[in-house]
Amino acid sequence: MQLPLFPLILLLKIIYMRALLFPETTTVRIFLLEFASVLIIWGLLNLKERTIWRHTANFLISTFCFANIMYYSFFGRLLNWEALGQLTYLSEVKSSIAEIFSPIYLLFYVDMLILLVWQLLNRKIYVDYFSTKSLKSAKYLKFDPFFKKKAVTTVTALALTVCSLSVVFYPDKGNKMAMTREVGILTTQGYELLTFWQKKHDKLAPTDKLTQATINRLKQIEPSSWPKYFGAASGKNIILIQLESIENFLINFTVDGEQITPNLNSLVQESLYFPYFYSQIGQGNTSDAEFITNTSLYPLADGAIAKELKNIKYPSLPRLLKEQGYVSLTFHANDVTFWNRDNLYPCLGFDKYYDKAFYQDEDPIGRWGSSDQVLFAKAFPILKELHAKRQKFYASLITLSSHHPYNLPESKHRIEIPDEIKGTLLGNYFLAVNYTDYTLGQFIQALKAHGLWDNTVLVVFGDHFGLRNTTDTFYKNTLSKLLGRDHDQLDSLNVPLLIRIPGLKAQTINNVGGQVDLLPTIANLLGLSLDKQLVFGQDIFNHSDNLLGFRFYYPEGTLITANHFHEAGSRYGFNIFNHKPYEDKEFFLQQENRVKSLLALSDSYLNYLAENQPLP
Ligand code: GP9
Ligand code: MN
Repeated sequence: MQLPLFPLILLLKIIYMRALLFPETTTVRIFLLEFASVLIIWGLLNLKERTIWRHTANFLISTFCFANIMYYSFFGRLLNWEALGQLTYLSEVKSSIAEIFSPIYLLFYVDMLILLVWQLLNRKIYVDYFSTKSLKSAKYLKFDPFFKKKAVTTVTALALTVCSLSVVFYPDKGNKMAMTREVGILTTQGYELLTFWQKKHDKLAPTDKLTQATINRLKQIEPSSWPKYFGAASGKNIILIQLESIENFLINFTVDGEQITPNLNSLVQESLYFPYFYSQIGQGNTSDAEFITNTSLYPLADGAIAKELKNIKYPSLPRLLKEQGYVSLTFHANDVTFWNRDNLYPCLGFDKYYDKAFYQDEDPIGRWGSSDQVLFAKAFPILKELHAKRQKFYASLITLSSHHPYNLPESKHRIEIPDEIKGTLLGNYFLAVNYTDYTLGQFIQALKAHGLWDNTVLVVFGDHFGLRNTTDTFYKNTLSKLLGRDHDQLDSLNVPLLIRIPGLKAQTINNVGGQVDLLPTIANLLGLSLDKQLVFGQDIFNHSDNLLGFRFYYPEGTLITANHFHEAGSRYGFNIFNHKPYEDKEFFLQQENRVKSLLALSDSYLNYLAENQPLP
C-alpha cells in the first residue's frame, strides 16, 4: 500500500514542535485536531497537483516550526504576524540567535535532507514522496495516490469544519499560547492570520470613558489626599538609569561569596528600594520600557509601540518637567534608528538625544555600541555643565553592555565565577551584570565627587528579564542551586527599583509597583499635579496595592494584584512574596476582566492621542 506521506510528514513535524513547546500535553483529542489542520493544507494543495507547491509548502512549514521554536526559546512565546515586520531586528541580535540555536531544531528539515541525498545518490529513480499521480503514469517511483479528488475534497471540508468548530467553541481566544496548546498549532496561526487585519480596527472604548476616574475605579484606588513625600524632591535634577536585562534577584545575591552587584547593593543602603517592582514591556523590549516609564501608559498587545505608533505628542515626563523649566536629555549608545527611537524621542518630548553619532562606537561591546563605561563617562560632563549653569535637567541613561547573550570581552571581567558556570550563559550573565554594576558605581562616584549628588534624584530600574524559562536542565538546576529555589516566571518579571532622594533615609518598601508607576511617583516627589493628563500607573509611595497588567510575553489579562501574580487563562495565582501557588478560579477570572478593561482603556487612549495629538 502506498502512503499519503505529505500529511504524515507534516503531522510529524507539528507533533515534534508540540513536544518541544508543550511536552506531555498531546492527548488523542489534540492529536486529531492537529491532524485535521494538516489535512486542510494537504487538501488545498491537492486542488492543483503541482509537486513543487508541496515541496514549497513543506519548506515553509518547516521554517515556520523552526523559526517559532527559536523565537520561543528566547521570548517564551510564539511568533505573531506583527513580529514578521521586525525581521530587520534579527540581524542586530545575531549573537543571541547563535546562543539560542540547538542542532535538534534542524530535525524540522531532515526529510528534505534525506530526499536530497537520496536524489544525489540515485539519479535514475526520482522519489517524489508528495506526488499523487500513479506509479505507472511516469518513470518515477511515487507514493501517495491514496485519495481521489472527491475524497480529498470531502476530507478537507470535514477537517475545515472540525478546526473551525474547535476555534468557535474555544472560550479564551485572547490567550494565544493556551489556544495553541488546546486547539492546535496551525489552527491558531490560521485564526491569527484571519483576525490580523480586523484586530487593527478593533472597537475601542468610547472616549467619554477616558477619564482618570474610570481608570482609578478599575484599579480600585483612591488618590490619596495627603500623599507621602509630596514635593520631597521639588526642583531637584532627575537621573533615570534603565539597566539592560537586570532582574531583581541579583540584588544582594552572591555566587561563591562574590557579590554580583556590589554597587547596586551599596545604593540600596542609601535609597528607597522596592523589591516588588515589575517589568511591563511588550514586544518593543527596551524601547517599550522607555515608553512606559515616560508616559505611564501601557505598551501595545502586539508590536513595539515605537514602530507601530508614530508622530504622536504624548503627555510625558519630559513635557511635564518642561513646564517646570527642566531640559530633558536621553543617552543610549546604539544607533537612534534602532526601535525608531529617532521618532520616539520627539514623541516623548525629549529636548535632545545622544546616540551612536555622539558615542562614536568608542570601546564597543558586541555590535551594539559603546560600553556602559563610555555611556556614563561621556554623559557626565554634559550633566555637570548643566548643573554648573543651574539648569534643571532630567537625564535618562539606557545601558547596553548586559544585553543577551552577555558576551563581554574577557578584559572587562571583574570577578571570579565558579568553573562550573564559566563560559555558560548563566556565568556570562553574571559577569556582564557585574560589569554594568561597576560602571554605574563609577558614575555615582563622579556625581558625588563633583557636587551633583545632593541635588539629584537617582532612579535606577531594570528594563526586563535577563533569564527566561528554559528547557536546558543544566542551566535550570545550576540556577536553582545558586538561588536556593527555582527561578520562575515571577523572577523574570521582577526587576529592581531604587530611588535615591537627597535627605531621605534609606528603607525597603514592599509596595507593589510596575514601570507604569514611575511617572506618577516622580511627579509626586517633585510635587507636580497630573490633572492635565491620564496616567495608568500610580504613585508607588502612597499605594500599597496595585493592579498591574502584562501583555505580549504573557497572555492578555495576566496581572499582579493584591499579593498575587496570575497568568490569564489558568486557575492559579502565585503569591508574589513567597512564590507559592494559590487556586481560586473565580477570583482570578474577575481580576482578569478588570485588567483587560484597563488595558483596553490604555489602547483607546493611545488611539485618541494618535487622532487628536499629532506631533507638530
Ligand atoms: C538596543 C537595545 C536592545 O538599542 O534597545 O535591547 P532590547 O530591546 O533587545 O532589549
Ligand atoms: Mn533591553
